[in-house]
Amino acid sequence: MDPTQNPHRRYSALTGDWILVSPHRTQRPWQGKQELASRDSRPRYDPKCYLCPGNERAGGAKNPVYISTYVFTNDFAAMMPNGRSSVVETGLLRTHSVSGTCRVICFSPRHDWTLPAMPLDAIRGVVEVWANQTEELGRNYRWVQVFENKGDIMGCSNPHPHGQVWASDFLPNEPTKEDQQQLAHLREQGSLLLIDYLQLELEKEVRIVVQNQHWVALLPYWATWPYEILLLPRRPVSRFPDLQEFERISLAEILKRLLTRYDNLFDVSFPYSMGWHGAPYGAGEFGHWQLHAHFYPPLLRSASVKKFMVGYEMLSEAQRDLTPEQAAKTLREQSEIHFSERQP
Ligand code: H2U
Ligand code: ZN
Repeated sequence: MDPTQNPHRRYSALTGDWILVSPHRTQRPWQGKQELASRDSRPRYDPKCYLCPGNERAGGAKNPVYISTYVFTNDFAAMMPNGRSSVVETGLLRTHSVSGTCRVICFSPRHDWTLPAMPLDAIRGVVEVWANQTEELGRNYRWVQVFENKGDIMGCSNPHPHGQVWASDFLPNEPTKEDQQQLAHLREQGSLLLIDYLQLELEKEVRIVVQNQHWVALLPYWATWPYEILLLPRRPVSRFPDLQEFERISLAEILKRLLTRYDNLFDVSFPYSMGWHGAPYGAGEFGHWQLHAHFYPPLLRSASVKKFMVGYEMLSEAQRDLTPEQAAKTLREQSEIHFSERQP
């Protein structure tokens, strides 16, 4: 079986899911870039934006005139702090109460920026907020999910650079799978799953996209989304707040490089959902966890052609045409100078 030609399935060591890969469907050559997408012409400040400094939000609260980052509790939070927990289970019908909180993280007062457009020290500021939020919410909640939903194609309601953090007293589905897989690996091999996996990828090199002294961004062997990325620290790190100062600085650097490549791929501000996974908090042993970030971009062929997870994917299992190796190569070929700074 030739995995560059023949349909095959790949196993995700991290989640235990399988994915169908159909490389023969991309025999057609790389189509090259589409025409330049319209250059972003957002203002530095938008009087109608509910995330800009000094503006009023839905609900009536007013943002301070913040100058770097700003965090507030989501005015339409999906979870609320709740003192009493209750479980109602009657046969097939099981209900558990949840306690949680949802916050919005403004990355910058500049309405016209995105993470890759931000100077390194400003990205470093976002890294600091991610660490502080995780640490603070981890004191009261089992799971802290830091994420960014970028682009209207991802359902992001506002182009102002921002992310979110949701914390909950329960471990949601995705981290539960990763918890089980990482634990099983530690028990069977006596080592960390993602550290072993990183070692293997560094030897093979084919799926590596960008790396620096402390971080590696790669296209996972089992990637579902065409240009999915797994971002890993090189050394064992259990949770985001455990990152040392130098690792936070180099995280800002690799984020800028990776996200610039993403934008350059289709000459567009690249949409994605990204987020951090680290060890849960509270009772238990979490020595099997390795911190990492996932980036899930929906785009497939151009700024406007996205991959749909429908049909077979909804009903049977995820499927991809482009192999992770092809996608990694294409991302490796991108410039680290943002298209907006390119000479016309
Ligand atoms: P997304 O666009 O990434 O979904 O995030 C915007 C969030 O901001 C969204 O969850 C919240 C929405 O509930 N929001 C407020 O908390 N206050 C507002 O005034 C508008 C939007
Ligand atoms: Zn704004």
